[in-house]
Amino acid sequence: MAGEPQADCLFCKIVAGEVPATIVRETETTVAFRDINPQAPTHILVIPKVHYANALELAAAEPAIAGDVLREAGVVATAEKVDTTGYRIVFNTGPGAGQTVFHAHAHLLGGRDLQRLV
Ligand code: D5M
Repeated sequence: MAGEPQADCLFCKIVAGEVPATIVRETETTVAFRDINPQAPTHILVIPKVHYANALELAAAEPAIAGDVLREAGVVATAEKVDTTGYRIVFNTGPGAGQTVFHAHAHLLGGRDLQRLV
């Protein structure tokens, strides 16, 4: 069923506590944990606990939870003290954009000079 945990999904396993992660914050609807392969001094993933393949599928099915993910990225940015210098929130969507884990997630990147992408 839509949103249900998927047995073969790494991030569903992190939500369930079956795969270890360095969790920095958890809410009723989201989990934030450090990326295993950080691309910046602060590189944290914020994910919904429900399973959707990407952020847009999440937004279509569960707009309130999509808002929670975005809001949590901001809360974590403040907690990590990258809000004063600036940070980037990225939703890789589809393999052509580098998405490798097909459970919606926001990358929060900060703590270094981030080159402009667009
Ligand atoms: O981002 C998927 C990200 O997930 C990528 O930056 C590595 C990260 N990753 C993969 N496995 C783990 C574990 N076990 N803990 C923490 N972070 C992890 P994408 O946008 O799909 O390429």
